[in-house]
Amino acid sequence: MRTDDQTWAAIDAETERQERQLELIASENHASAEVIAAMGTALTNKYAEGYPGRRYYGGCEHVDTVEDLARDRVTELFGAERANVQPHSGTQANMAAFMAICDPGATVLAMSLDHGGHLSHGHPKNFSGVFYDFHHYGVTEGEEVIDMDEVRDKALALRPAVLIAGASAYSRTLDFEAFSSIAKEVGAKLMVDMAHIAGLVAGKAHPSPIPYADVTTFTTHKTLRGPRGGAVLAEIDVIKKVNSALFPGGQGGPLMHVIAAKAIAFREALAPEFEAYAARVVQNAGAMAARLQERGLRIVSGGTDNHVMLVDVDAKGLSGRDAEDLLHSVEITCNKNLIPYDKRPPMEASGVRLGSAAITTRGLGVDDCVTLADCIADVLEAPTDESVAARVRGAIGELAKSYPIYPEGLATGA
Ligand code: DSN
Repeated sequence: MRTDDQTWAAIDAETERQERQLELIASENHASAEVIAAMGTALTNKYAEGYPGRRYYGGCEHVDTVEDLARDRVTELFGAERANVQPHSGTQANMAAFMAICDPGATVLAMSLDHGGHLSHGHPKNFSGVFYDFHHYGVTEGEEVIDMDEVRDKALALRPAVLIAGASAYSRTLDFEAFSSIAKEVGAKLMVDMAHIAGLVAGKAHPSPIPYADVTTFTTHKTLRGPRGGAVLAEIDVIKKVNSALFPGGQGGPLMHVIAAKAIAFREALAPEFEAYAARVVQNAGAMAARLQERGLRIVSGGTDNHVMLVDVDAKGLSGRDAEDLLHSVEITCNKNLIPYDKRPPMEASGVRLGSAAITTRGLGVDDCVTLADCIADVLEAPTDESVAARVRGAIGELAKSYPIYPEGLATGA
C-alpha cells in the first residue's frame, strides 16, 4: 500500500531513469528483482546485534538462518574459510579489517586515490587517514600501470604493518601473488580490497586474492550485483578479530534485510550463468575501450583487463566534469574521474570513468558496446552540436528500450 505520494514519486522517477538511461558508472549495477524484494521485507524490523547463535536480542532464529546462509554461500563462492557479512558498506568492511590486523597509528601502504585508489585507503579526511599512518604507491607516468618494483621499494623503506592491494579506478589485473611476496618480505599483512572486481573474481574473470590475502574486503553491489553493502573474508583467527572489530567495534545492529539480499545475490553468483556474465562484462569493456581508441580517445594505460576504463578527455579540450554533463544530456550516466598525474582538481578532473557491469546485466553485447562507444565519441567530438546530441539521445533511447532492466517490474509496483 502506498500513502506517501511524494516519496514514491521520487522512487518511481528513479526507477524510470535507470530504465531510460544507460548506466556506465563503474561501481554500479542492477540488482535482481529478488535481491531488491528481500530488502523490502519485515527483516528490516529486527535487531540482531551479535552473530548467529550469540545475539543480544531474542527472536533471532530466522535471521540467524539468513545470516548463516549468506556466510556459507559467500565462503563457498570465493573458496574462503570464514566470512563476516554485516558491514553496511565497503568502508565499514575496511574499518573492521584495519582494526583486526593493525593498531591505531600503524603504517599502511596503499594505492594513491589520485591514481585510482580509494578514500578509505588513507584519504586525510577519512577515518583511515586520521587514525593510521598511510603512505601511497601509484602508477608509472608512461604506461600508467602499478610498478611492483616501486611498491617493493616503498614497502622496504617503510616496513608497513599492512600492504593494501585494491582500487576503484584501475583497469589492469592486480598481481596478488606479487603483492603477497612483497608483504611477506617486509613482514606486513596483505589486505585486498576487491570491491570493484568481486563479481569478476566470483565469475573467474579475474584472479582470486583468497590464496594470498590475510584479509579480503569487498562491496556486494558493484560487479557482484547484490544489494548495497560490504563483506569481509579471512581465515578463522583473523575473522574472529574482524567480528569484534565490526560489532561492537564499528557498527551496532546489522541490516538483516540487506543480509538476506546478500544471501540471494551470493546464490545468484554461484550459478553457472554468473561466470558467463563476468566474462561478458570484461568483453564488453574491452570492446568499448577498443572502439573509443579507434575514435581517437585516449584510454589510460591503453585499455582494460576488467570492467572499468578511464577516458582522458583533456585532449578533446574538455574537463571530466564537462564530459560527464555532456554524456548525461544524452542519457548516458558516468562520473568524472582524476586521471594519473592529473592537473585539474577532483571536482573538475581530466577524465571520465566508464564501466560495463550494469549495461552487461541488462543484456548489451559487444556490438551494442561498439555502438555505445561511437555515441560517446560523437558527443565528445561535437560538444556543442545539438543535432549530434539529438541523434545520440535517440540511439541511446533505442538501446535502453531494447534491454529493459526489470521486464516483469519490481515488487514495489514501480
Ligand atoms: N567511490 C566508489 C566508486 O565509485 O568506486 C567506491 O566507494
